[in-house]
Amino acid sequence: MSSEVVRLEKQGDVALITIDSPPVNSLSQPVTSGIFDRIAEANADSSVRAIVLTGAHENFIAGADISELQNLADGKAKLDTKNVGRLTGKLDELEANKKPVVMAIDGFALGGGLEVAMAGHWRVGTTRCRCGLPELTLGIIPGAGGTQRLPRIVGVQKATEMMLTSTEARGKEALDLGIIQEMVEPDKLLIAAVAAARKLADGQAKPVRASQLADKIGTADDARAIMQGARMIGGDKMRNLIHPEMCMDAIVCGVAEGYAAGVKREAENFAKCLASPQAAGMIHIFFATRAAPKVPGVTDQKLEPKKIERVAVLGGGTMGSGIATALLQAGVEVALKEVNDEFLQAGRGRIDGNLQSRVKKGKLAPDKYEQMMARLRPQTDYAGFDKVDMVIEAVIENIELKQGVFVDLEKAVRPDCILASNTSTIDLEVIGARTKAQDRILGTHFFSPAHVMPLVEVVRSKHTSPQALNSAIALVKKLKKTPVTVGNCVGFLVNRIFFPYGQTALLLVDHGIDPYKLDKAVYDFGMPMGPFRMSDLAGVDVGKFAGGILAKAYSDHTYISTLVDHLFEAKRFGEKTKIGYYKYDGKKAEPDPALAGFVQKARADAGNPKPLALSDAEIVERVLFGVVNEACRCLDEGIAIRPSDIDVACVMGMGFPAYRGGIMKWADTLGAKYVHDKLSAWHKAHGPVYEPCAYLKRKAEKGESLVK
Ligand code: 3H9
Repeated sequence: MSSEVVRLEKQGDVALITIDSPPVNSLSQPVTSGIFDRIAEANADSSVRAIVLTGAHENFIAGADISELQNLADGKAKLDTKNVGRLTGKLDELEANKKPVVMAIDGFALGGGLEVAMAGHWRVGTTRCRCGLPELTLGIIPGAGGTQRLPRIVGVQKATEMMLTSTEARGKEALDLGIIQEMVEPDKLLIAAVAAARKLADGQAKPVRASQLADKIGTADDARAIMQGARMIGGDKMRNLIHPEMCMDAIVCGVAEGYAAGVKREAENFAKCLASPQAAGMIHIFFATRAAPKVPGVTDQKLEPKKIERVAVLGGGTMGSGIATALLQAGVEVALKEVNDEFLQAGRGRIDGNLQSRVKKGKLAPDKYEQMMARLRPQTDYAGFDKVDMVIEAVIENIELKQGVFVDLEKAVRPDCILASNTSTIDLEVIGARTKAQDRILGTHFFSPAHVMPLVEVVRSKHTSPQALNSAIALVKKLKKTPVTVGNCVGFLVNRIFFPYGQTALLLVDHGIDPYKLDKAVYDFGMPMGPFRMSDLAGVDVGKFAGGILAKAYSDHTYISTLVDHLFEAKRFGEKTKIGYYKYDGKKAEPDPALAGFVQKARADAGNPKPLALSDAEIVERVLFGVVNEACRCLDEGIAIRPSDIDVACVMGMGFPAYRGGIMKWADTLGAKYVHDKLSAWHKAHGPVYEPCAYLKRKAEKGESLVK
């Protein structure tokens, strides 16, 4: 088996070992054993003086096989403690190999891939090589010497930054940092690597042994100070997580006590992280993100996505300008249409501001910025709309207005042009009701700020053609965002499932729970902010409007509190009016003692129900189980394709903590029966907002998983 995925061919006195395991040459068991078997063969062959290790498919190695790690994290396979650190031991042998080993790196050398590369004696990389240790995005730490060799190659400061933020060093940066010793164009990689191997064999170049490098490692005190700085930068983002601390601990141990102690500590910490629920959650999100763009009956139909090179965006407000920015960044030509010059200039200014801010942060080269702005065509009419491949409408949420826009659009564009709406609430069939274009109408629901947020809900109505849907999915991928395809309903997926979140929070406040205590409990659980702080951010007025639409659509299981109305009447709209649930000094939110008066009024309107005494954990369950319940309804109605899509959507759209695996994965760890029984009890006490849906009831009765 191993010989199929790792092959050896000889180029004279150099053994060229190639890993050929699509799609990304990950270190599955056969690949790992194949590498060391082939190296042993090369060592045993007296005609071989040096070895080159490389990867096929324009990739070196994208790390350990994450599906093998998932089995261990999920407890489907048992972690054999004797095996932890085994790869490190093999890599130590590789580093000590008598015959020089050159690593020829094209594409990705990530995680275990970079760890293999760092154990070689010389690394030749291509201009497009991408080297990094992204293990922390999976809730684990590097487990094959990465926490020890990288700090010795690039210094503790840079290595810590690369690991904690999972950033890659590409091409020239990898060269400057010393991760690779030589950089060449991709077509010269093997020639250069074989030449380097011969130089090493001839003694014309000195083998680099990373575990023994001492010039950049610094002292233990330096390392501890660097970790303190990293903790300050990571701040609240590190809450509830063990793996950043485990990673820093292994690095510091290696600096203080030496390489051998460092790899031992690394192996212990790697095993602890892999056994943690955080790793199970984050690995689940890794695969869920990759499953989301796959839509049965659409992306598996061999349909060729339409080439989308020109897009018209209608509306230059916050959403429209954010969408236009994302399109320009992806190389698309954008026609930005507004109703008058004043609005048009404002929209253009917003796009310019979005891009300029990237230039200021050094994330966008000034010449690239110029090229992007040159691809923007601001206009107040429909001129040239016959040349666009797709339109994204982002005008205000008004049914008549949108219907009129779609009628005009149908006349202005080609019959194959895709017509998308960025509506967050309105039924797509209603929007397209006055056209004959229903088969090419769909929703592209971006999240604000649209050029930053990674999620787009691609909404299909029952008329949307697979071809149009497939093309929209491909466009979202081109924008480097994750498309989650959802069905047509009020609120679509994310806004709909998180509607009960705000509602049950209000119910709890009517039942005596302090709103600030509630927000803190939810924040401590891992949400970026609690529901009241979030309401202030989005705007209490906006929430009242959108909440009204959702409450009407789902009136059979809704809870109405008057607290929102009281705040609205007092013009306490949140951050933008400097007062809402909180009072604001700039962006800093402070609890406001005057809120108590509004809360009292709302409680009186609710008939002063008997106050509840709840722990933080109970508060979290009471506001999040409603979300689980609504998510189950969406699965039952076919609004969401699969539970893991809901997990991706709530992690990317709402900031639900990835380390809890998304709302469904989290609920599954508690069990369908547990969630169902709690909801049933609260339903009896508080009414339909908590009524468990039929899907959840079925899952609970059958004892089935919520993620399958
Ligand atoms: C590690 O190395 C631990 C070690 O320190 C310790 C060892 C003891 N394994 O993302 P894409 C699949 S932890 C298994 O769509 P792209 C992926 O699921 C690992 N499968 O492509 C997808 O499958 P499908 C550290 C993997 O071009 C297909 O490949 N490494 C793996 O947009 C294409 O993936 C990482 O964290 C894997 N390692 O992006 C890197 N990688 O077609 C993880 C990919 O069935 N990988 N697949 O849906 C990535 O970040 C991206 O895949 C990569 C390519 C940037 C490489």
